[in-house]
Amino acid sequence: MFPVRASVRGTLSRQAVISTAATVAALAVVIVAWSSGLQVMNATSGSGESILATERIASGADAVAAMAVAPDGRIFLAEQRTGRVRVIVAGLLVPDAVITFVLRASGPEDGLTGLAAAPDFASNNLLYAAYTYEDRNKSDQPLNRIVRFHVTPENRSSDLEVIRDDLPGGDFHNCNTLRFGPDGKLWFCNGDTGWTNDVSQSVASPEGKIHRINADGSIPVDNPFPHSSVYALGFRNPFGLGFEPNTGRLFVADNGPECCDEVDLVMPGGNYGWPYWKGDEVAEAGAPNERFIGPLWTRHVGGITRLLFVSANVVDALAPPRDLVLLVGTFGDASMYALSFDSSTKVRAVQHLVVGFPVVDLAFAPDGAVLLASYSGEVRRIVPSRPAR
Ligand SMILES: [Ca+2]
Repeated sequence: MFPVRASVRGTLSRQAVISTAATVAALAVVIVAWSSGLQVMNATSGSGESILATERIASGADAVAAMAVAPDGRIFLAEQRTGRVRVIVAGLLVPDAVITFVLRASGPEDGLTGLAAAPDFASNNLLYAAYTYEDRNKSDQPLNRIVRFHVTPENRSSDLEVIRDDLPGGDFHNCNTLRFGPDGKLWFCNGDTGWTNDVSQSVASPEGKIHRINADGSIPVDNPFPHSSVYALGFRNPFGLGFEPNTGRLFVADNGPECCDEVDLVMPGGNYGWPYWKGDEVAEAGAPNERFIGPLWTRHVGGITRLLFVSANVVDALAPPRDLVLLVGTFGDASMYALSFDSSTKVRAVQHLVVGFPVVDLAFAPDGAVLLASYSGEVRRIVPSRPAR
C-alpha cells in the first residue's frame, strides 16, 4: 500500500527497496501515534475552518488494508501483515479472526490487501479476499490470489474457494482492491508489482491492469478483450475503484511515483499511459498522445487509497454543481478530499475534508453513514450533522 514512492522506471535497486521499507515503517509508527489519542476529529477546509467531523466506531485491528460492510452492520477488516480477517460487531472488535490466510507479507505492500462482501451477502454470507503468497514450486515471484468463503453466524469461515490464482505479485503494487460493481461483476486491480517495465502495456500480462470477472472467477463474455479479464491497462498501482451511481461509470485511483497520483475515468480497453506517461505529462519516447487517456485529477498526496461517490449532503461541505461528490482517501498525507465534477467530468471543486487520518478504505454503513478505516486499525463514521460555527 502503502503507497511507497518507488522508482519511476527501470529496476528498483535493493537499497531503494530497503530505504522505502524503512520509511513506511517509520510512517506507520507516526500514524499510530497520531491516531491513538483522537476521539472526535474535525476536518478543515483550505482556510482551516471546521467543516466535517468524524467519530470513532472501533479500533484495535492491526495494519488494516481493506474494509467490507455487511447489510447487518458487521464491519470486516483485512489485516495486511497478519493475514487475518477481523470483524466489528456492534462497535466491538471481536478478538478471534474470522479466517487467517498463510501469506507473504515481507515487503512493504504485499500481504492481505483486498476484501469485499458479495452484493447478495444477506443471502449467501460470502466474503472475497485477495492476498499475496509464495509457492516456489510454481514461481520464483510472489503471487496473488483471490478467494471467497462463507461467514458463519458465529463469524467463522467455511467453504474456502480459490476463484483466481497465480496473479503476479511482488513487494509493491499487488492485487489491491476488490469491488463489486453495479453490474454484479467483481472488479479488481493488479499493480505492476513494483518492478516497473512495460508489463502494464501488455494485455497478455495481468500486471498494471483493472480486471473484471464474474463472481465465480470466470471471465464475462462482454469484456473488451476476448477471453481476458483485463478491462483497462497502463496503470502503475491502481487502487480505489469508485462507481458513480446512476451512470455506473467507473473511476479509479492510480498511484504515481513521486509526483503524480491520479483519478481516472475508466473506459473499456482504455490505456492510461504507465510507464510512458504519468499525471499530466505529455507523452514520452515518441509515444503518441492519442494512445493514452489522461487523468481527471492529479496531485501528489502520497498515494490515493479508495474512492467512494456520496451524496453531497453526506459531507455537507460544498455547494457543488452536481449532487454527488467523489470522496478520495489518501495515505501519505493522511487525508480525505471531496471532488465534485461538472457534467463532462471536469473537476470543478476540491475540498480537503479530513486531515490526520490515513484512510485505507471507505464504505457505506447500512444506515447510509460513510465509514472510514485507517491503516492503524481505527474505523470512524462521518458525523452527519454540520458542526456549529
Ligand atoms: Ca496515467
